[in-house]
Amino acid sequence: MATSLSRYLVEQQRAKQNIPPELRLLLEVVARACKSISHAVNKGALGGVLGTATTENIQGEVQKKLDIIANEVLIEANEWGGHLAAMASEEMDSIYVVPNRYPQGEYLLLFDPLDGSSNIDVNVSIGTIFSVLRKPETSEKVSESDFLQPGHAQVAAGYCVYGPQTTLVLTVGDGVAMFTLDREQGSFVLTQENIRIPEDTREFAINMSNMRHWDKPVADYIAECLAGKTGPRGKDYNMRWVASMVADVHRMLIGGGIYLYPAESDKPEGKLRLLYEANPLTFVVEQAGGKASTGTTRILDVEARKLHQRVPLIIGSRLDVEQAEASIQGRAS
Ligand code: AHM
Ligand code: MG
Repeated sequence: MATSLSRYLVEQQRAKQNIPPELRLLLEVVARACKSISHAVNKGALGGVLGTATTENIQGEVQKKLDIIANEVLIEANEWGGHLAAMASEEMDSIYVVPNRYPQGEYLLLFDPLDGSSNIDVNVSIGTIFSVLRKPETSEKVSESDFLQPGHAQVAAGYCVYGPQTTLVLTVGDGVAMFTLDREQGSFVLTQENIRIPEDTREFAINMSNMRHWDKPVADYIAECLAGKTGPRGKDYNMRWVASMVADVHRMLIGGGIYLYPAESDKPEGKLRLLYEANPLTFVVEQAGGKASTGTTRILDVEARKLHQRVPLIIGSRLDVEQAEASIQGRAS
């Protein structure tokens, strides 16, 4: 019989005591919210959900209607269960504290409700990324500083890709499991366990149109990939850029590869956000045997100084990320 997400979580807890009931509730609620978002994404123009809203988020990006809908779905699903103290999102300036009318739990939830916003209206894969932290015991009243924890403190993380299939990928720090949404049953079903990223691959993902803004070491590394079999890397690379990191990283999780969004002269801190994009994807990728780095520092060790902090990101197959790091640090690889 197929294993549902609920059954998987219960059995994991029974075998390993790594998913206490509050965390299980949290993960089930996030999955339920992803199911609703998946339905909204699927309806597209028929549901009146495409197009741009009139608002901007804190990063100055014009919000899409679906960005806002997905954000609301995640908040409404998670605020009343008693498992969370507060939430933070790419689409909200500051944290959302669980209202007084509901009990407050011990966990904090961070999310990018809809990653790859530029792909919403053109029917290309997009996704939801989420990260779970424990509220520090020292803090009584939850505040933004409670969210400023290093990525290695995450207790769970994952993402859901809305593509040809809707797939939920999850880690609680003990490997990576993947679930596929069975639309007839209305539930996520376990379709792969113990996912491992191939260590050494021939595929890279970077936005080449930004080349003029790269630092020399990044440009040199990509030039080496482009040089192919007769170049220093000794192999022909293929390139992909979906422009939804969640889809690019998922592609890598299954087939191997390296994704880069480096610091650029017009984006000196990088583009991607540390707490709800880089950290959760890194937790998943590391748990599958891959790596992620700023070029000089492991992503999960980067100090979080503010909620919407950006970070340069190199993520994917272990050997490829190590080679990119070596190039960037001027070491031989
Ligand atoms: P978003 O969260 O606003 O969608 O932005 C993040 C996205 C990533 O998913 C994607 O890899 C990148 O931005 C694409 O950037 P670019 O438009 O420079 O290609
Ligand atoms: Mg995003």
